[in-house]
Amino acid sequence: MSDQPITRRKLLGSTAAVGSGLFLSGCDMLNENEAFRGVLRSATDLNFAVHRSLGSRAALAREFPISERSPFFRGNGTQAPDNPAYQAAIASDFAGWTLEARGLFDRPGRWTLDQLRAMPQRTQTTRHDCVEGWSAIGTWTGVPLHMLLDQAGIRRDARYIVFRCADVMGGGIPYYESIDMIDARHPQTIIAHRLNEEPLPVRNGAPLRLRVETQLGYKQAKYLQAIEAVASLEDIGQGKGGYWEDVANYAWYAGI
Ligand SMILES: Nc1nc2c(c(=O)[nH]1)N[C@H]1C(S)=C(S)[C@@H](COP(=O)(O)O)O[C@H]1N2
Ligand SMILES: [Mo]
Repeated sequence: MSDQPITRRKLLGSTAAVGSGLFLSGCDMLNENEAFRGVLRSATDLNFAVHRSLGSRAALAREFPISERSPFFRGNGTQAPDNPAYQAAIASDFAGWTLEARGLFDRPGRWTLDQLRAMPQRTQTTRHDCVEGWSAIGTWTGVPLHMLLDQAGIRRDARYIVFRCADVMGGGIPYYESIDMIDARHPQTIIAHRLNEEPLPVRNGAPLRLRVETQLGYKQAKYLQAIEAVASLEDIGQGKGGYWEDVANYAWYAGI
């Protein structure tokens, strides 16, 4: 598999152009030339670094060829939610699982897993970085979050999306996380249901988990049950926007 599509995406840096197939024919011809591709690659790496250092939140996280993927994508944090509701969901192979859209939506509601699988999908091979000091590269497939937000009619006063999870942490609190609308609408932010071409394993968040590739591991909420659109994080948990933010003072913005 070639990395050309990734190079193009970085170069174009525009969501609208990605995948449209427009304006690329000249580039396709140049891409045939190995020497040119070398130059292109270093130029886009530089461009990427500059974007990052200028703090461009629209920049894409690096994508990798499948050949660089980790042989095993380890689990971390909750790896086997032991609460009865989740255990029952495993037993039924997640047949009745839904993702709820609640809060500041004009059309709140629920998607079944089949509905999510029938929507346009994005697949990306990215590196996950955990603050505990490990990384892994994996291929994720899922629905771009912006499509769900639009389908459910996100309201203009929504400023954050809160992710509600099925696993219960210490103190009896279900895991939760949140991101702002820039990350929520980022093209690589997806509600993933597959890892490395297979349904998500339980340890990695079955049946649905967030991938927000611009941020660190603890933002990648697993066991997703609901997305909640809010105007403020004040009333979410203790007000810092996430489980680890509230209990251990982790940074809410964990950009990488
Ligand atoms: N619901 C839930 N999501 C979670 C966690 C968790 O314990 N519960 N742990 C986080 C942390 S710290 C990391 S590094 C990643 C681990 O993802 P993985 O289990 O797929 O490796 O999930 C994040 N999302
Ligand atoms: Mo982590």
